[in-house]
Order: sequence, then C-alpha cells, then structure tokens
Amino acid sequence: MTHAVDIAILGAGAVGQLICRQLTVAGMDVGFIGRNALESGQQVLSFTPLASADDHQQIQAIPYSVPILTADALDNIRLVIVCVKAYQVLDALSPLLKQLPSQCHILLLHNGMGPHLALAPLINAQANGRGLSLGTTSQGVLRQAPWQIKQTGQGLTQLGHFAGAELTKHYRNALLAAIPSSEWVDAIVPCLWQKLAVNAAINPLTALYQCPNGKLAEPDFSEVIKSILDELVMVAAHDGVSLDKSFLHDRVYQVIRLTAGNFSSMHQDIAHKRRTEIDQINGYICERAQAHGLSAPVNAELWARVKHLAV
Ligand code: KPL
Repeated sequence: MTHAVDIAILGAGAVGQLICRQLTVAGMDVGFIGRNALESGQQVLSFTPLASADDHQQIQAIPYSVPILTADALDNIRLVIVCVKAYQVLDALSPLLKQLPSQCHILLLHNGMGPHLALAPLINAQANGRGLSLGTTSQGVLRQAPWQIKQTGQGLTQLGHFAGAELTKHYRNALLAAIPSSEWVDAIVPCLWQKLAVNAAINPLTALYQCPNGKLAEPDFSEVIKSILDELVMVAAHDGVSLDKSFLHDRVYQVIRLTAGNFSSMHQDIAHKRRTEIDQINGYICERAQAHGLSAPVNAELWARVKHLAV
C-alpha cells in the first residue's frame, strides 16, 4: 500500500539527504520539494553508511528512491524540514508558506543563526496551527555528487520548539526514532548558541589559514579562539542566554580533536568559490552585539576578512 508523503525536505544538500535517508529507513513517507515542475517524479539517491571499526570490507553504497514534490502538490505535508543554507532559508521558504497547509509545522536545521528571528513573526501571524521548531546536528556527512552522500561521522542532533504551535507528538517521536543520537530539548536557543560557538571559532580560522580543523589545536590559535568565545558569551548573555565559558571552550577543542583531519564547511566553500555562511555565524554575533549597543571586535574582524576572501 502506498501512503501519501507527509514530510517534505527543503534542500537536498548533504544534511537534507542524510535526514531523508534516516526518515526513509524508519518507514516515514518523505520527499524533497523540487525547485520546479520539471523536477517532479522519483529521484534515485545513493547513501554510503559509516564504516564501523570492524568493517574490513569496503562499505557499499545503497541506492534508494524518493519522490520530488512540486510546490503545488503540498496539501498532505504536515512537516517541512528546512535544510538549505542559512542565507537561503527566507527566499526558499517564504513563497511556500502560502502553499503549505495551515497546520504544517516548519523545522529549521542549518548551520548559523538568524532566519528564525525573521520567520517567527510570520509563523505567529498565521495563528492557525502552524509552528516553528529549530534544530542543530553534528552528524558528519559528505556530498560526493548531486544525489550521492557518504556519512563520515556520528554526532548529536538537538531539536526543540521555538514559536507558534508545538510539533505534534507523532512527528516528534518519529524524528527522534529515526535520527540516531537525537534529543528533544526544552530550550533549543542555548543549544544553537553552543553550536554557533563551535562554528564561530573553527570555520573562519580554517578558511583564512587554509588548514584542516586539527591545526587550530596549536597554541598560536588559543588567544583568538578565547576572544571569539568571550565575545560570544557576552553577546548571548545580553540576548538572554547564559552560557558556560569553560564548557564552550572544552566543546570547541573537543570538536577540533574529533574532526582534526576534516576541512570545515567554510574552508570548502572558499576553496570552491561558493558563498559562505559567515553572515549567519560571526556576522550574527556582531549583529546581536550591535542590537544591544555592544561591539564584538574580534568576530567583526573575522567577518570582514572572510567577506574579503570570498569576493
Ligand atoms: O560544523 C562544522 C563545519 O564545518 O561547518 C564543524 C563542526 C566545524 C566541523 O567541520
């Protein structure tokens, strides 16, 4: 028996495809929202799972297929998981809000922060059952070709409510059952700030110094990393989020160690001449600082230097 697709993913990047695979394996009816009618139909994807320590043979890629939905066929959708880059969220999602049923819930899952502040008033204005949840994931995944991904690491996924109606228990339980190491948290915004701290320290420095994440463990970087985090903790406090400096510091160094051989997403964006997420990472810290009449000079300098690199 075929079921109607009720979960749609917007954004078929590495994370979007990973979440799609995890929901599909868990038996959920999931599809991607296509950019235009030409893209509708079934799409074959390829997923290569993470190799475990005792996998001596080469891990095989698993092909599977999911529907691509057009924007005019979203009547049955009850949950949209937004996995586009932070700077694409508003442009990609706003036109769809009219087409999605009023009770459809939105979950944002991207690096960086910012779009939730612009979206919340739109969601609240539609006081008809729509709600907004936010999430962050540290699962490692690499896109090898447009519809081909490889999982490169496990990691925590945290999800939580932000505005409007809450996500129903059915979908909340389905997400937690499908995504390994995932949890529903009461306060998601502090979790996003914690992930922002990791990205604010690692991403611009690896992009500017053209190095893998592990290089940042060298003592030469310790002062700048401390300043980035000190400023972030101060700004977050003015935003009503209290963060523990030494916890954040340990977390950043833990990620540096665990991903020592990896190149950060910002390093890769610069290397491939793609737009970076600097505006939604160090730029967000500076904008929130400004909103409170504060300054964050170290983050501001990194923001400007990465912007300069990217042109
Ligand atoms: O999220 C990342 C990124 O590259 O964007 C980190 C955690 C820094 C891993 O590379």
